[in-house]
Amino acid sequence: MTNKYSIRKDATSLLCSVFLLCGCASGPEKAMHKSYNVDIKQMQFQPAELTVQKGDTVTWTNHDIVAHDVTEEKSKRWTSGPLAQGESWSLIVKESVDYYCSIHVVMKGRLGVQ
Ligand SMILES: [Cu+2]
Repeated sequence: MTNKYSIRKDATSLLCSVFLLCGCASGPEKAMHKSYNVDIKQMQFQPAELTVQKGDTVTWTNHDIVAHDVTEEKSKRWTSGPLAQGESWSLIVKESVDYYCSIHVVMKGRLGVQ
């Protein structure tokens, strides 16, 4: 007897959640940030130059047997610290930036923000 009532209640709350989901998907903020990978191998950033959108995430992974880091070049305002072989480090990109490996200063890379 109470069974019928509770089924109807479930259906109503299901409808509500469907509407909520739709509301989310069609919201004004279509912030679909992408993720990019930069391999560090053979003493190089690959790719050395990468163009991304503001808010995208870039992940560097060191494949060399020696440690490398990822350091902002001009004022060293951020750094990954030393990355051992197999280690990764991620950055959410906010602006165009030149970076390098402070352990091997000839290793350079650049992120361009569109
Ligand atoms: Cu290095």
